[in-house]
Amino acid sequence: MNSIKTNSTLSLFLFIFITTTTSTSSIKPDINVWPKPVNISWTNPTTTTLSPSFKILSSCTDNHLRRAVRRYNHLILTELHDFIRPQPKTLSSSFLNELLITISDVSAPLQHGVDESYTLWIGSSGQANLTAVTVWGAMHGMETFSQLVWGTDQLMVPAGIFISDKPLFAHRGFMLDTSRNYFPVRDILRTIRAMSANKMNVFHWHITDSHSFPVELPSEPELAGKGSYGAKMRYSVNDIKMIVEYGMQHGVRVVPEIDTPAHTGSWAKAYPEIVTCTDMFWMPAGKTWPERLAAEPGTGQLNPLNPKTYEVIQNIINDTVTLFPDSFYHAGADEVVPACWLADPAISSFVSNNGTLSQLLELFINLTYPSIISHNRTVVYWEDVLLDPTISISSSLLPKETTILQTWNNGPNNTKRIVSAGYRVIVSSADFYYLDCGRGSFMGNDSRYDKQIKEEEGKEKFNYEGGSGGSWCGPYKTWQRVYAYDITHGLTEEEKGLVIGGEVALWTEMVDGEGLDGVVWMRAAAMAEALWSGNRNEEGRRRNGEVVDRLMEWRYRMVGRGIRAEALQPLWCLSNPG
Ligand code: CP6
Repeated sequence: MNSIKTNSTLSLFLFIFITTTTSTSSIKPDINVWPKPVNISWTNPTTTTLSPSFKILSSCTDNHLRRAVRRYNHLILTELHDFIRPQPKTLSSSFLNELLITISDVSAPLQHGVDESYTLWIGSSGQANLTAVTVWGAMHGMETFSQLVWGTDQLMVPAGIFISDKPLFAHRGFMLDTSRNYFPVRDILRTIRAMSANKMNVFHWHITDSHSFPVELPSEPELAGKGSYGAKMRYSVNDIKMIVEYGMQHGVRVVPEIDTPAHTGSWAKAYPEIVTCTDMFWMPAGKTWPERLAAEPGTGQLNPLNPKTYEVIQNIINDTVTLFPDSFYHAGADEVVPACWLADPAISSFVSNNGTLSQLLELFINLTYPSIISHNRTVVYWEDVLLDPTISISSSLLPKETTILQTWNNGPNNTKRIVSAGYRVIVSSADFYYLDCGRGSFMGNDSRYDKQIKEEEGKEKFNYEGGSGGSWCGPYKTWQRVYAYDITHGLTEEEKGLVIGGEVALWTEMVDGEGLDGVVWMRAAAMAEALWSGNRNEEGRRRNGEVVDRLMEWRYRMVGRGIRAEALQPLWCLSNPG
């Protein structure tokens, strides 16, 4: 009690001391920018009013930048700022008429590792400048500026502020599975828009899986023709062009994943002869399948011994690299199930004559990897290809310059195992970054917790909550947990250099376009900040209450921009921050 009193007396004294010895204009306006910029400095902070004719101006003729400028000009003057906490009103007398953009390398393409830095200066006498090396950095700068604008009747921005900003990690992604459930194009576009606002730059599109094959590939029309959920649940060539172009306009790369050789049950609708075990479900050892329920149409794995497999894949690769200009090509290679291959007699006898399942996967990789890199692509595989002891292949087949591994399984130190083998890694640890986890079972019952059913029927109902979306990868990953995760934890400095970034991932057994926003946001935003500027403050300590207030404001801004993000707190907290 005593010490509390002393403390408050002390802070009262300090408050009076500070407010009387410095001019009132030195109160720093709140900077509610998400993700928080790396560097913010002030000289004579005031607040300046946007003139009604305010415009972002750029002489840059790049088409993507010009569209972004138009977009932000519109957004800044029209978005509602009702829910934003009022900031100190030390108004400077001048108006801000324009934000002037200067870009030094206008032609730098949007690709992994491109310079995304920018500086933003808003002077106190009506000038503001945004400089960036690339168009993509300039887009981030405009986003930051837009978030600095507040006020209802009059729009205002802090002045006397200098921001210099760039990301800690080059790869800040979101993975969406469009196979378990179909997502209309507009939901994908909205997600890309929200990603861009959070300075996320990679949309990893897990397009196909066992449940459906929703992409219309010109050389393989049957795959979607028979393997999609229906004519209205397919992505046409035009849809894909639109999504890729929309990504470019927002500084978001679109990385396609056509998952192989496992997770290919949907291919069997068109080509039953190249898919093994179409009647076998992915089951943990010792479980049997219940009669009435089905979660997938048979997991399915491509037959690595059938030449037809490679004919089809060749066509897919050619079409995919034509549709998706990005230099990354994700080829899956997750969760190869030994029993699924062994169910095929020819494969089974190959294995008994030649040795191992790994050799089968090596064969498959050997016959697919070279054609992907022949298109100047970097191949991304899930970690299993290197780390799953039953199927892992020799690392000599995976050149380090053209291979990146994505870690997801929570094996001890999987990230470390990958980087210490010399590979670059994208971190998507299920324990932190799986957005589907902990949301219950999609199997129709939740008997694990239902004592009544057990009492009535004398036995437990089938309680396998298989696949993702089931609670077995629970608990639900809260935004706090996502935010706190240090993706380079336990790595040496050299190893840290191989961590290119991370992705939150959404497997969609229990989500479609209707629930998408709430499941993704604000948790993806939590990762976005941790990978942009980190989860620690200037003193190197974990950021705390400040994050909650700022994230809450950001949530309202996102909602105002049409993203139906989940609530984080009672509204009360907005007027009683702390
Ligand atoms: N589908 C595919 C999945 C998963 C993976 N790949 C998955 C595995 C475990 C959990 C969640 C999702 N549903 N193709 C693993 C990369 Cl907990």
